[in-house]
Parts: sequence; C-alpha cells; structure tokens
Amino acid sequence: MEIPKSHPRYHSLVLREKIVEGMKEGIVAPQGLIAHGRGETFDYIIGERTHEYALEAERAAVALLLLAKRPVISVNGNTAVLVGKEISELSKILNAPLEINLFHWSKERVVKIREYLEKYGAEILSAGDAELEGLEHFRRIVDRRGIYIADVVLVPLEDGDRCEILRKHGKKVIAIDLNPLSRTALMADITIVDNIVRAIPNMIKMANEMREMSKSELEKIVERFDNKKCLRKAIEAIHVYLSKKAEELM
Ligand code: PTJ
Repeated sequence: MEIPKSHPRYHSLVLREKIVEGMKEGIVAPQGLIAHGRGETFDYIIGERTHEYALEAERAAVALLLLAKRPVISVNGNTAVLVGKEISELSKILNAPLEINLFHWSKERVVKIREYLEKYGAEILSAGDAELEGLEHFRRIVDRRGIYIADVVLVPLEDGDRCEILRKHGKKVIAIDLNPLSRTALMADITIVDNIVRAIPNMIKMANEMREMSKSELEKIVERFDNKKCLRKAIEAIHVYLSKKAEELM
C-alpha cells in the first residue's frame, strides 16, 4: 500500500505495512500482528519517543554486550522485518551472532527469516540442534553454538517465560519491550522500554562510540544501572504523559 508522506501517522503506518508484508511473505507469524498492535499502544502512551531511562538501558545493554564472552542476539519474525538491516549491523559491530529463535516455530519460517537476513551479511545461527531445559514451547529449540552457550542474550519482543529460563541457565538477559509491565520486562537483567526501531539505531551509535572503552569503564556502566528504577521511570512516564493529555482537555 502506498502511504502518503503527508499522513500524520506516516511512520507508524510504514511499520504496519512492513509487518503485514512480512506476514504475507511468511516471515512474521499471524500472532506477530497482534504483538505489533500491543507495541503500538504502549509506544503511543509513552509519546512515541526515546526517553532518558531508555537511553540509560540501551547504554548499559551495549556495555554488557561488549563485556560478554559469547553474546547472542535472538531474532524473531517481527524483529527481522522491522530492523533486519540494523540488527545485522549491530551484530557485526558487537561480534554477536544473530540466532533465529521462534515462539510460533516452523521450519519454513526459520528458512524464510534466514534468507531474508542473509543479504545483510551478519553471522546467522539457526541449527536448532540443542534444547533449553525447563521450556516446553518451541523457544526451547536453540543453536548449540549460540544461545545454548551464550553468556549474554539480547531478546527483542519476547513473550515471557524464556527470559526466566535463560536466567536460570545463568545467562544475562537484555529485553527490548515497549510494555514495562510484561513478564519479560520484569524478568530481564536490563529492559529497554523503547520501540525496537529506535532502540537498535541508538545502540549502533553507542556501540561505535563505546567499543574503545576499557573493561572497567564498561563494568561501571553496567554496575550503575538499576533495572527496577528504570522500569519505575517508564511507568511514571506513561502516567505523566496521560495526565498531560487529560489536562489539555480541561
Ligand atoms: O516470530 P515468533 O514466532 O517468535 O513470534 C513473535 C511474537 C512477537 C509474536 C511473540 O514473541 C509474541 O507473542 O510476543 P508477545 O507475547 O506478544 O510479546 C511481544 C512484546 O513486544 C509485547 O510486550 C509488545 O508490547 C512488545 N512489542 C511489540 N512491538 C514492539 C514491541 N516492543 C518494542 N518495539 C516494538 N516495535
């Protein structure tokens, strides 16, 4: 669908089109449309911008990924179509392979996502030759060279209990989730409450700036970060935004 640039919701409509096209191509799961709608709602009530608390989380996330010995970036259908190019760039800068890990798993979708991402040149893992103990759904299927042995995993647009299991397996988890109330947001070590389409470009910029930092500088950034405080700020920002909108109607 051709969207006129003059449309007041142009950017949001472009993202919707990407998700819908992705679904038609068999990359995005049908449930991905619903997940995207939930994300849109939360983005709307934070004012569709990156807040200071999100920048702090993005910086801590980049520091943790730079410190990691075996970092991995998990990719699902929504992530692939929204930021395939950008997440591949981040993967290369951080030396963190992408791993295709799906909730609504099918062999065909794994192949399609792989083919879709391959043009961007990052290392892509998708062997599905290991299982994460403690999980019953398809997200348990991982790559022996990737999530299975990773020490830090970036999990954008997650669905909840894998985050808990990854932590139980001793891994540090970074989530990107616009919903600060989700189980994933509450379970992760670092939660980035920001739209993935803003978060990943921010993280690319930060990674380029921070990759020359010393280990102790990076460690300080991670130590200073407080995820609960960050989530509190995100919830307060929603409250402030909605109160302002209500006042405007007085
Ligand atoms: O491709 P698959 O099979 O792995 O499935 C992917 C989805 C996203 C369908 C699956 O993981 C799922 O059902 O996720 P949930 O439980 O709907 O959770 C997705 C979370 O991501 C929700 O809390 C949304 O608010 C959030 N979200 C959606 N779009 C964005 C987002 N967060 C950041 N940026 C977005 N663009």
